[in-house]
Amino acid sequence: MRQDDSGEDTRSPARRRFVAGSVALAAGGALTTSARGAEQPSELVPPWMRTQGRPVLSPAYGQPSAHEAAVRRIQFAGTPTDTAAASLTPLQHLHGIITPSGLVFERHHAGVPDIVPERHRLLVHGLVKRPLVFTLDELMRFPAVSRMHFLECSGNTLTEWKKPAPTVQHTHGLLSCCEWTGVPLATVLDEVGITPDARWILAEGADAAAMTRSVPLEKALDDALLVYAQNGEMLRPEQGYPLRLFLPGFEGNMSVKWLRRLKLGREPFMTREETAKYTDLMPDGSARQFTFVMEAKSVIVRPSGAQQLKGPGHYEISGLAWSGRGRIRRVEVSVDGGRTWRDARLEEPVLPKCLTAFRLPWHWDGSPAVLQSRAIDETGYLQPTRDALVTARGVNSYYHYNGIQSWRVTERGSVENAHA
Ligand SMILES: Nc1nc2c(c(=O)[nH]1)N[C@H]1C(S)=C(S)[C@@H](COP(=O)(O)O)O[C@H]1N2
Ligand SMILES: [Mo]
Repeated sequence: MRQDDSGEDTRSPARRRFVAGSVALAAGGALTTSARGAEQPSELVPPWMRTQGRPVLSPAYGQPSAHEAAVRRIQFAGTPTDTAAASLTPLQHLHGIITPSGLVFERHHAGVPDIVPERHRLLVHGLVKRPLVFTLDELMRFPAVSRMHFLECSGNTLTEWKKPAPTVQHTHGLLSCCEWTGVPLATVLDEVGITPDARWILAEGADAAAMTRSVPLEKALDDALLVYAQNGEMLRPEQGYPLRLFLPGFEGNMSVKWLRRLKLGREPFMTREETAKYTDLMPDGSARQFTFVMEAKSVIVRPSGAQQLKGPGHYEISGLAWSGRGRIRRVEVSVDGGRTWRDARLEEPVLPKCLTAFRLPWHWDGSPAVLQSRAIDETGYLQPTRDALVTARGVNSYYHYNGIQSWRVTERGSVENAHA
């Protein structure tokens, strides 16, 4: 009687039928396993089937497979220091619409503070009837909501104003999407009582930058959240632990992390981040201010820059679309640089101010192609071509680039960023 390493009888009739069956399947699938394999069952049983696997709780907080080590954030080039810096989400490696917490892009103006949650406080004052200081425990006692929303830095895709960047992580990686849990800001404002003349709210962070932005009261009462959890666990330190403001659909900068203070006032507070920064220089030399909403945008993530097609044949074009104004209504895909367009299939769920996945089957015949996608949101807004955007805005802008992205497939199957 022959036995393999597991001590199992490999010659029992049932076992032989199974082995023979898998070789037949493999042959049917045009794989290269030779029939000889059937005579040598140990070759067909991979090593990980012959011993027990790792025990439970190793580690107690799970990590991705060691074989996925290439799936990482990378640092955004051109920021002055490692703390006034940003890192990019590897969109080309992700599936579906949720960004795993450890891959959410980071943007810090003065690094990540290490906040002791018991010592953290939120002060709400200014034009209110009862100024109040809240602990985290107190905020977590209010009725909570969980919502799925994208978070996009308004600097996302700024490379494309001038020079094409190599991969979708470099071009669009200041973009993530999570389930966010917290208290509606309206609930807390109700607790302090807004006075009738209040129109704006100053939000201040507890980092070394003490980053501040002015938020219109209208937004605060609409869908703004005081968030303490992300993808089912407390916020990651990078994302604002233990408390951040979250403004769905607005430029990421306004979702102030490590939130410590809200002050209600009559006018915008004209902070550094809304005067010197986060304004858009127009071709006539004037600057747009308070461009809060992230307009509709989309990008193909597979195939995308620096990927390699393995010869002509069937591929699925897949990507992401989003709009700060609401739901995505439609995504169209072109494989000929925008001459003709086809509707992509939108993957459910299609949620407001959330990433929406789209897919389209494609037969690549081996000739050069230029792949593009364009999003249309529920307001009817159509994502502009790069040319249209540059005509309207010039090239001295930094923020709010939402032009159509072009990926050129060469006849060798390599994929590169091209301004088409
Ligand atoms: N307190 C504070 N809040 C902040 C920032 C910061 O540096 N400090 N960066 C802002 C910017 S520019 C962006 S795009 C988002 C990034 O959020 P994330 O790091 O969770 O992706 O946080 C915003 N909130
Ligand atoms: Mo940002």
